[in-house]
Amino acid sequence: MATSQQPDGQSGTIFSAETYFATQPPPPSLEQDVARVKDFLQRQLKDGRKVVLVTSGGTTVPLELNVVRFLDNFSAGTRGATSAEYFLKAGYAVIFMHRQFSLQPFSRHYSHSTHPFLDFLEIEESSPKSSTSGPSSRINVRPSEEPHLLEVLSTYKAVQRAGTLLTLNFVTVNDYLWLLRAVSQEMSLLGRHCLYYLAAAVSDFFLPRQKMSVHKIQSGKGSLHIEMDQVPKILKPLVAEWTREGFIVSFKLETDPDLLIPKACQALARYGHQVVIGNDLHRRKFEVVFVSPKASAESKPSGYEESWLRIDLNKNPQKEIEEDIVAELVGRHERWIRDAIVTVRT
Ligand code: PAZ
Repeated sequence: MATSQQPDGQSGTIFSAETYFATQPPPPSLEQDVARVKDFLQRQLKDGRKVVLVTSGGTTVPLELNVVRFLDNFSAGTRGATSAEYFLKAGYAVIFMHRQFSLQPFSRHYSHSTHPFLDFLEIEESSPKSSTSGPSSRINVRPSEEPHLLEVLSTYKAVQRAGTLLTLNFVTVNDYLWLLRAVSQEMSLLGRHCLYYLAAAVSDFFLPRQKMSVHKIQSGKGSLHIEMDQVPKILKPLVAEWTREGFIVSFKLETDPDLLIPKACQALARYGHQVVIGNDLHRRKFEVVFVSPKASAESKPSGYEESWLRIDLNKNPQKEIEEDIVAELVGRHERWIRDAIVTVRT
C-alpha cells in the first residue's frame, strides 16, 4: 500500500490489486457464484459458443459496516441490459453481472418506472351466469401491447431453453471487484473466444473495511469528513494476468467532452486492451466513440484511432445504439479470433 499526494491536492492510499484482495473480504456468495460460472462455461464450451461477460449498473460504497448510508451513482444498467440482448441475438452466451435491482435483459422492457406491467393488463369480467364455479374474472394483455410482449417473451423463453444467459449480481464495489476477478479467471479457459464488455459504472473511491465505522455514523459533531482511498485499477491485472487472450472492451464516461478521447487513449496505453468506448453523460444514448490501438506491423501500437457511432433518434426513436455497438464489436471480435489463427499458422 502506498500513500500518495494526488495531482488535485488530495492525499490517500493507493491499493494495488494484490493488496486489495489480501485485505478486503470476499462477498459470502462468491463460492456459489463461481460454481455456477464453471458449470455455465463448461456447457458453452461443449456447444462451441463464444461467451461475453457484460457488467452493468453502478456500484455502492458503504460508509458503515452495518450499512445505513452509502455512496452510489446514476447508472440504471440500460447499456448493459440492452447490449446483453443483442449479444444473445448474435449467438453469444452471456454472463450478465449486474447491480442488484438494476435493469436486466428482457424484463427491462417492462421497467416499473417507464413501462409498468400492471398498466398493460386488463381485467375481463365474466357475466354472473357463466361464473358458477372458479374465478369470475380473467386477466388479458391489452391488444396494443401484445405484439411486443410476444416478441420479448418468446425470445426470453428461447434463451431460457438454450441456457445461454447466466445472471450474477453485486451491490458494493467490493462485491464487484471480487466477482470480476473470479469470473474472468474462469473465463480465461475460453482463450480468444471470450469478450469482456465492462459497462458497469464502478466507483473510483472506496472506504476500506478497516476504516469503516461499525455502527451508523452519528450526527451532532458538525460536518462529516470521510477520506476515501482509490479503488485499484483492476483492468491492469485483468488484461495482464487473469485473462490474457480475451477481447476486452472497457467504457469511459465523462461529462467534459474534451476529456473523452485523451482519457480513452490513456486507458489503452496503461492497460493494453483492445477497445475503449467513450461516452458523454448526456449524449450516451445516441453517440459513442470507439477508441482502439492503430494496427501496426510491430507488437507495439502506433497511436490510437477513433471512430464515432451515432444514431438519429428523431428519425427513429425506437432505435437502440447498443444494437450498432454490439454489431461493431462482434465483427472486431471475429477478426481478433481469426488473427490468432493466422498468427499460429504462419
Ligand atoms: O447504465 P446506463 O445505461 O444508464 O449508463 C451506461 C454507462 C454510462 C454507465 C456506461 O456506458 C459507461 O460508460 N460505463 C463506464 C463508466 C465509467 O466508469 O467510466
